[in-house]
Amino acid sequence: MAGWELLLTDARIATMRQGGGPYGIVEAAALAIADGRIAWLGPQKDMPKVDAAETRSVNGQWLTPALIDCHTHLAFAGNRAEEFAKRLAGASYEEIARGGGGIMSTVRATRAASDEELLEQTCRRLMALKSEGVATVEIKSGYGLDTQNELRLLKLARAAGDAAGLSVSATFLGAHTVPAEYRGRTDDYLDLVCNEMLPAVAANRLADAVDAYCENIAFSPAQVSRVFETARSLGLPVKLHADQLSDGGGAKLAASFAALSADHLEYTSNSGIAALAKAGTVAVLLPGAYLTLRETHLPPLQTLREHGVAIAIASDCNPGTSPVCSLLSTMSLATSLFRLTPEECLAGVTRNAAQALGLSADRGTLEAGKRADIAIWDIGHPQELSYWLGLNQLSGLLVDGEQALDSHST
Ligand code: DI6
Ligand code: FE
Repeated sequence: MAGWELLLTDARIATMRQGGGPYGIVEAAALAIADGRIAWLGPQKDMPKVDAAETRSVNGQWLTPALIDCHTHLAFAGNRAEEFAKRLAGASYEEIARGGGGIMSTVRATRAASDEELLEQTCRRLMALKSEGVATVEIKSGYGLDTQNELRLLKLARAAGDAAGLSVSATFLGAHTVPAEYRGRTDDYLDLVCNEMLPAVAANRLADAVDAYCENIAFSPAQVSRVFETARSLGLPVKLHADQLSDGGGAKLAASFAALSADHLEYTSNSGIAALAKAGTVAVLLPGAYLTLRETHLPPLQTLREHGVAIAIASDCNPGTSPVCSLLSTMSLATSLFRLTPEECLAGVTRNAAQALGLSADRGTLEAGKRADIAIWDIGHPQELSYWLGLNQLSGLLVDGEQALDSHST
């Protein structure tokens, strides 16, 4: 066996391996890294004799898979604090959107911003996530809504990942809303999405997946189907904003395209959940949006559990409905608001989040052969990760086997 590059000893490991018992825990453990991958992990006493270039004791701290934020819209310019204040004073999200504010106001700010400004603002949000042990972030376009700006956002999302030193999974969300210049001409806008934007995205390999916003203030199931059929013909997997504000049959539609994930799901019916289970589509729950919109209709957690649907959680970081740049806080909110267990929360930002991005073979659990994306925590038990609200106990982060952050105490 070739040598190891780094050996971490005296660790407690929450592998989050499926079928590995609660949290997939291995106590008194060691973990070895070679070529950016996990070469070996297990009880330290069973460790094979292999030379390691560097050995580091973590002194009984916990290792978990680095966290994955599988649903964000964090590439945008400006903010919507003013709209937030209006909503607090009584205006609804739908009223503001119908009045030309909402998503469209961020589209205007984003189109007007320079590449440098956009990169700087995007990186700031990525670094906030990374400081909490996040090594993979999905970023959607959707604030460009013309060909040039949608392509610009996708390129920028990847460039921001490089600059911040983490992996970005880019998702094309051209079908986010109908831009002002196409008002009343939704089908013409969808022609642009399907005939011009999507072929350019695919030809330049700018996106890993295609998303759409299926909602009565956005696109109908029939309109989303057009986008998804085009995505399928171009070989791109799909995911969907489904049933957030009303039951529009979004989950069923996502399942019928074998979507990677269906996201939000507050209003999804039992038959929609059965369809997700059958298709193996991940349910992504977004407590930041639920909180910010002061929604009261809970997502159907118990039914999702009963059907064995994999559940992920994500920040949904966006300027309108979820100005949330913290995945640890999202975990805490998912317990308090949705009653996920702390273990479901950690699975939701590791193993199941990887599945929602089609990256399960590569990351999301700590197992030999997977990417060495590892978070090191100064905690007594992994359930503490969902318990605290606003306390970051990360003490180290490895991305691709390389030290990406040392002590969080800056
Ligand atoms: N995701 C979205 O795309 C919308 N809500 C959500 O959870 C709206 C984003 C926005 O208002 O900018
Ligand atoms: Fe979203």
